[in-house]
Amino acid sequence: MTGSDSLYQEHVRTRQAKAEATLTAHGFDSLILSSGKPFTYFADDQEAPLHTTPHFTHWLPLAGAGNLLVVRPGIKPQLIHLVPDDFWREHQPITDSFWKEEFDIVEVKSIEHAWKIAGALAHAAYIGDEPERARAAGVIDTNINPAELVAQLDTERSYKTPYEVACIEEAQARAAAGHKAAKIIFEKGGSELAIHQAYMAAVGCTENELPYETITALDKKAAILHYQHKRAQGSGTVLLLDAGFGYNGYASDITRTWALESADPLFKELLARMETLQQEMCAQVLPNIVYADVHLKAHLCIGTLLNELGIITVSGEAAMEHGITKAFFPHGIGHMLGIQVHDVGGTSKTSDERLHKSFILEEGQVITIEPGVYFIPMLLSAHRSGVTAPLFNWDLIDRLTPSGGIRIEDDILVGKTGPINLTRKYLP
Ligand SMILES: [Mn+2]
Repeated sequence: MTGSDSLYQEHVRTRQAKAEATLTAHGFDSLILSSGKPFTYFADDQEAPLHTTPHFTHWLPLAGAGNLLVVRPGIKPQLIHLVPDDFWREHQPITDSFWKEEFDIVEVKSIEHAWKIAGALAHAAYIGDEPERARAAGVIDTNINPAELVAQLDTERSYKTPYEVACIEEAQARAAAGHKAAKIIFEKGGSELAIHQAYMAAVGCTENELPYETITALDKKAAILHYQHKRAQGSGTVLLLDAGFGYNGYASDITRTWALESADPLFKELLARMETLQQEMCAQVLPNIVYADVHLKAHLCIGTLLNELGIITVSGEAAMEHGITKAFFPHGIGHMLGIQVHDVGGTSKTSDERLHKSFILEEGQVITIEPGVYFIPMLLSAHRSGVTAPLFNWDLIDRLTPSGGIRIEDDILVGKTGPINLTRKYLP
């Protein structure tokens, strides 16, 4: 990271102060974080790409399995770095990194040795996916991934330090280059695969290094929310591209929808209006607002928009009363963003719960705002008969279905006096 080493120092100091207070509050004398163990596919010797334990990444962006971080009050955090004798893979000692000065680094050749160095652990809390090793090293059962401590550390993760914001911002800049390159290939008639490859070439990393697999959907595939394929043949008039970048372990999560000149004129109108609507929703983000209120506001505005374009026959208010906006916009307005794409307080399950439990936004949190309108046959078919059927203009819906859908997503920092849109600076 260039020019922001002081931001990183400040970040580690914040982590240390928070950890000390949290450990004391929960009666622990130390915190052991493991970076994770390799995950091997069933009946196979191939390993899945490792997703480092997020609590470990919260301290430092070191990739690789088997590393331990030991945090104790009043002492420089100790990094026990696994560098095995292994000629199958590359394992490098840490020489030149912006973060190394913040840790007391010990190199070991085996995981067993790493745990020996971690030392006396009778009052330690352990977070990681190797409970058996922690237990063998003396961590008592109730101190392994202790729920209350983990919950508090997770809550702290939602408030970003300036270093974390800088990482998320760099992840915006890199992803923006990918979106721009992808759009050019789309406009030239490229396939989903070609568009995806243009994105990858522009961001300059491998698929495994992305925070999530790109969603590269042409035309009606845009109505599949997490469409996972990349067709090598064919082109489209509408592109929905949901793609981010990971920088020092921090993600961007950006969606753009583009339509060619030759796309359906009504769809193009809907897209232009959704752009405006999305910016209006972004403008709602302020400290102390209820996130779920933005979600409900989006439903109301989408209902009104669909009515104005003649796609539904009733007002936004009536559409919400009848619950029909959910057929067009079946996901949440957004989620927390950080080390994980759906960051703590924002896994798909808790995000929904929190949207309904008056989750209040606070300064320093980073969220996404991603309204969408889709023509999903599975959801719309339920309304084709029965009392809600007359609320829809089925001719227009049939006409728009081949265009798929629209999602527009920016990453927003909750600033003291209003939203700071981290995405638009790099991708208008
Ligand atoms: Mn998202």
